[in-house]
Amino acid sequence: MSGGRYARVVRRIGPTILLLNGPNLSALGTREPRIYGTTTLAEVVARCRGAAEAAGATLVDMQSNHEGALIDFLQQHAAADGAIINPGGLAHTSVVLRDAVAAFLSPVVEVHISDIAAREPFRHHSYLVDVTAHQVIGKGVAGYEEALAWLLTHLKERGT
Ligand code: CA2
Repeated sequence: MSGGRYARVVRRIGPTILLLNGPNLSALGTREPRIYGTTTLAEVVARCRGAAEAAGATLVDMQSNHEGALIDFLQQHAAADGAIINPGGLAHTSVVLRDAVAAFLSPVVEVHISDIAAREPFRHHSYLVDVTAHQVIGKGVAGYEEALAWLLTHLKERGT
């Protein structure tokens, strides 16, 4: 039955987006400003949370220096609608993080602040590249908000 005395109020609940940052990104904004800029990780997270909430989404963030903690977080939040991950140096080394991202059912966007293709050869390859839905690379910390915008548009197009 629709309408009438007992009509239910249907409230649409927006998507939940994970934001994961890997090893050493806790130091963002405090060292190596020529490569990574001067914005802190707390500022990045606040900007992304603001943009997510403005779009009716919820952002759940974490940073860890430990590979296993990133994997645990992905598994514990398997019901999330999407994820943004800057895996840090694990992008270039970690088969186990790749496996966890591949097993995550919702789309994942990989972010790198610096242009990894223009740096040392060992940074050129990411194990996540073919298990992520999209990559934002070399756009500075603005890349995180670009990744969020891409993900929200992608989810809307999919009807999530
Ligand atoms: O460009 C990126 O976002 C990286 O993921 C950052 C990693 C690096 O290993 C990747 O190749 C590319 C390094 C994260 C370290 O972050 C720091 C930030 C400020 C000061 C020191 C480290």
